[in-house]
Amino acid sequence: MSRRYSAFSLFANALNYNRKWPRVWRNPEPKASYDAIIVGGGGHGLATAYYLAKEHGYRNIAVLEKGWIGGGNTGRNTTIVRSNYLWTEASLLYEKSMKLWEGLSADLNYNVMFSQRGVYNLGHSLQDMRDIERRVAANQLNGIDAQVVSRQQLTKAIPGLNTAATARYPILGASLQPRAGVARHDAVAWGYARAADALGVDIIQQCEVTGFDMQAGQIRGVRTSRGDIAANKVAVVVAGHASVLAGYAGFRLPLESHPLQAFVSEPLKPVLDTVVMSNAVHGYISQSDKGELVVGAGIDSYIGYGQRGSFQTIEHALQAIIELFPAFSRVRMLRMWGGIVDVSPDACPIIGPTPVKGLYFNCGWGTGGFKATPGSGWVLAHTMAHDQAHELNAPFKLERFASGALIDEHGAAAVAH
Ligand code: FAD
Ligand code: PYC
Repeated sequence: MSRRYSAFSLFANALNYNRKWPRVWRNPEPKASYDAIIVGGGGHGLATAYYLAKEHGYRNIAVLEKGWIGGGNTGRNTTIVRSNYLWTEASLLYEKSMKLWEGLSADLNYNVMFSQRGVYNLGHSLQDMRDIERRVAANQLNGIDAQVVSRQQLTKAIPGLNTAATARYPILGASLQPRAGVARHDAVAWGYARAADALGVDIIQQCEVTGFDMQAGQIRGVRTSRGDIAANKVAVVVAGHASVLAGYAGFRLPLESHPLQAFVSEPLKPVLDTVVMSNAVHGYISQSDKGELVVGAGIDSYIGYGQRGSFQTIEHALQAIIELFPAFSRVRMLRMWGGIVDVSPDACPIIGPTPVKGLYFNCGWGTGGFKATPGSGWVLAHTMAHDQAHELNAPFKLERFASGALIDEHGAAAVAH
């Protein structure tokens, strides 16, 4: 359909407050039953629905979101995408996601603004550098791009980074993943939503799941703020609220829900064309396409569901950034916010079946699940369709906390826990 835009149509649209704009996805009423229900309309839930429809031919699917899609951690994160995890199980899962990111805008026909500008993880001590060398070697063995970078190379590559030997925590070097970068988080939610909707997925917002219908150990449906809905397959993808929903189903998860904060500055001209993270001083920074410096912290140490954190964490993170980039002390901060992240004991996700047949959970991504959005949806869709884990998510079952087969990724998580 051809459209004519003019100064007048812009004016008319402003006055009618976008009432004539076409919907990008439908706003359906919930049906009485679906073949599969996804609880949680964040990036992971929407991606799960999309791949379930696209790769496995499901058409009768609903995504139930208690607020608005992308209003949880998906719209609150600092958008770092990388796959440089230590252990083979984790690196293969995150690398699957990275490969999907590399074709995502074309696949969804929606620009998710994936920018592979590289991510540096700084080392400030000999032990940091030993860990970096070990992780880079492990990544290379798994076919993942990774390099050890010297202090001299950092000085050249990142103007403004304080690489002086006199710094409180001198920078000795870093790891670099050149294919890593950032993406536009809202666009990821919107792109998956539009593509899933086009395949017939019902995206139902303002619909909170308040309980489950279970008979003889099998899931039969969900109770919601808009009535009961039947389904023999239900996936719960609610990040920081996973423990609450597990409670409705009668089991416990080894998760703690913590606030994680981030902040942005006033917009600046381009000053930083990469992503810099330091676990030792507890801060990381990039610059958004709007020009804002995007700064993040370690988690707030207490447990809670309020989407806000403490002032001392903000102060600590900003001190870290000023230590790394002294010139940024003159930049004014614009706003801050928090999300609730679901941290597991080994800093790895839980993806797969639960003690209730037909009920699947995908949670425990903690501070690092945005990068995993495509891969997480892809493996969960496979698991639901086949009622069996894909080999990429088989190591991430809930049982590992009983068997002891943990996958310790605290080091690669790169955000202080
Ligand atoms: P969410 O986007 O939180 O979606 C879950 C949805 O479930 C929410 O929309 C919620 O409203 C809904 N829900 C909850 N309960 C119910 C219910 N009862 N019924 C219906 N719906 C319900 N990761 C990275 O990889 N890189 C980063 O740079 C990064 N930075 C981060 C910075 C911050 C400040 C935060 C908070 C997180 C960061 N993360 C990062 C982590 C990342 O944001 C999350 O791991 C990821 O977004 C989780 O996606 P999700 O779709 O599972 O969760
Ligand atoms: O996992 O890369 C990450 C990350 C960065 C900020 C928060 N998480």
